[in-house]
Amino acid sequence: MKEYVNSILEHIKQIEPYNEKFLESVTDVLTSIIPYLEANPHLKDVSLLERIIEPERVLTFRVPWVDDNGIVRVNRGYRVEFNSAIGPYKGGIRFHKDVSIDTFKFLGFEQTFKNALTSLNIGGGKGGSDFDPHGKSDMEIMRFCQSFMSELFRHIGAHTDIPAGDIGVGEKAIGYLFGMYKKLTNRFDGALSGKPIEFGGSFCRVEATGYGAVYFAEKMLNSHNDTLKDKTVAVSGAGNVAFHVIKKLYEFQAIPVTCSDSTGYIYDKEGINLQILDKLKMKNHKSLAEYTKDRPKAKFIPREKFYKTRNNIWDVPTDIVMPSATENEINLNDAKNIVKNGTKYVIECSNMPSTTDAINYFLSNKIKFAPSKAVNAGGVVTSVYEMSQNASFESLSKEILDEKLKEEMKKIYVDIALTAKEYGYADNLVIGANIRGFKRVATAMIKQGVV
Ligand code: NDP
Ligand code: 2IT
Repeated sequence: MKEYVNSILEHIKQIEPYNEKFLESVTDVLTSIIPYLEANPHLKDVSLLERIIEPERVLTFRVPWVDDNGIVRVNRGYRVEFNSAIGPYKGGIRFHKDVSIDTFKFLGFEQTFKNALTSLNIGGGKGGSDFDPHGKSDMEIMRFCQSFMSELFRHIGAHTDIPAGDIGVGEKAIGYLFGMYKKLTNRFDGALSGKPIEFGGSFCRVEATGYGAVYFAEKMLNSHNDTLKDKTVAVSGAGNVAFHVIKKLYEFQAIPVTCSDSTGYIYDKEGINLQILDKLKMKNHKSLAEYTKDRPKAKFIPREKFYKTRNNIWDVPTDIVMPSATENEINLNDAKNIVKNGTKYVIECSNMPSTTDAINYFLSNKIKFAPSKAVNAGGVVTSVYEMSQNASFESLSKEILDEKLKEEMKKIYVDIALTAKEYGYADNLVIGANIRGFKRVATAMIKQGVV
């Protein structure tokens, strides 16, 4: 089976050598499911790997819009509808200047297996644009979102493809996108999740990814007879996921000491101050450089400095590391630092934050490692709770939703840990998560025939 996997990886390398992140994600998944493939050789006879790595549909489109100075701007829009074997395509929309088709193919592929780890029926998709929301006025963001939706609306729907937020897309953008979707389709339905609470949004969706990651972390530590209480934690990012990770960590009496944004990172030994973070990054979109104004003992290390000196956020010694910004933010050098610092747990909250060699280094150095597709599934889980509330025109209370999220995250941990054990790799949650997600999608694809 190793040869079968290698031949598939060689093939993608040849046909799309420029899609490096996609290749990284496919390599991670396929190499870790070899034990499952060996037990199920019939999958090769029906070319399952060839099929599962190919997105069902890839859309790219022109997004023209007019800025506040009357200048016409053009961005590129994307939606990768990766796999609908177990449900309608579901996954976020990212607005970030550096994205390309590679970004959305890798995110859509990861999302397919993430969604399959939940107890819900959702396929995988991802989309977005190279539009950079930094420094744009509300009206510019609105005009961009309206133009983006004027193409996307014909491809999405409550039973077809349900986008949500991701980097650079929060409630504000989702609100503008939904407004345009409703105008163009004349439908008020759950074709988008992450909506503001006033028009079909769900309680707990904003908090869900970060809170879910911490529920997962506590369950994981408990299974090693440990707890988050009194642990120091290095968190990266200062957006939706990072903020709610930090907030929930305090509830478990852990001490988050770092956060970061595109301008640099903060090291606050006494613990990141939530009120300042909220004011700077949630209520406004300011640089973390301003954090030290109210917190003079904390250190701000600007981004260009940590590039030059190679001194970065992962040099800060902590018990736990929870990357929550973006992909490939932990490379092999960082992994070596993290291990050297005596860190016990690496719990990935952003999508694919560790490179393949970093993951392998963690695993071979006995770090307890949890992969993003399991840890950050709380966001998409609560998105589906939003969809079911929209479909029934009812709304659930905060308490019920929080409890459902907690139970779902614990179940994901138990399921992937059991799967890892079943295949002879106890404690290897990468193998556990990939086999469990793959098995569900592959089985559904086979039962649906060659389509
Ligand atoms: P946000 O846009 O809210 O926050 C992202 C944060 O990371 C910001 O602080 C941003 O800095 C920083 N950042 C983004 N890109 C870079 C970069 N290339 N270099 C340095 N800093 C960067 O996004 P989210 O918090 O929603 O998403 C964070 C991660 O979590 C992503 O990997 C996303 O895919 C994943 N995720 C998100 C879910 C959700 O529900 N939102 C669900 C599951 C996963 P700045 O403030 O300067 O822009
Ligand atoms: O990466 C992700 O899981 C998300 N950005 C959330 C997806 C969703 O549909 O809520």
